[in-house]
Amino acid sequence: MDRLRGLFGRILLSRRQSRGCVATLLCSCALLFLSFCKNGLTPEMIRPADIQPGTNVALQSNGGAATASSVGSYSGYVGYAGRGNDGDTTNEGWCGTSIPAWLRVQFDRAYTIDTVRIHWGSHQQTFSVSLSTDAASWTTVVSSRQSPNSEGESGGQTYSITPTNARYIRVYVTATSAPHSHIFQAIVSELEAISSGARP
Ligand SMILES: [Ca+2]
Repeated sequence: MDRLRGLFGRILLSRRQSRGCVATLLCSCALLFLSFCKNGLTPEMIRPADIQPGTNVALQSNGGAATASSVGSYSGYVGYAGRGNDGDTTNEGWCGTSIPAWLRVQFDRAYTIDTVRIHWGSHQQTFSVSLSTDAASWTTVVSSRQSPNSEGESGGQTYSITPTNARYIRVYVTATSAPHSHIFQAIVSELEAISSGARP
């Protein structure tokens, strides 16, 4: 008999504890809901994660998506826009078929850009580089330069710029040393947008 009383006692205690846990959980949820209604999304809840200073945010593997004014192909090689931000600087890269030509990369979100680096393919090209937050209004950050007339130069060319908030980068080619008979008129092996890591 005493054993039965003890067993019933433990069952009743267990049920009370369960009810207590459920009540505590419901109260916590209610308090969290009331806090959310009062404060909304806090900056900490909507801020994207930090990135390491020196990150190339134009890189495909970092979320960069490339488009171009035209894409040329020759002898089995297709100069897709994405070859201009795939991280491979050993092949021709993106190849445009007519001048003027442009290669544009959209980042996965806005970043503060402080450095631009370009790895060129063959031919000497006259170009400028612009940044934009909406792909409609552009700010020129590297104006009217000429690329080296060589292929596969080590490390590419690096330009330090005034830190600028942007979601897009564009290299715009206005002249080339390539003969008119060449299919590839504008060639960019790799376009890099380096971010300081600061939030816009
Ligand atoms: Ca490439």
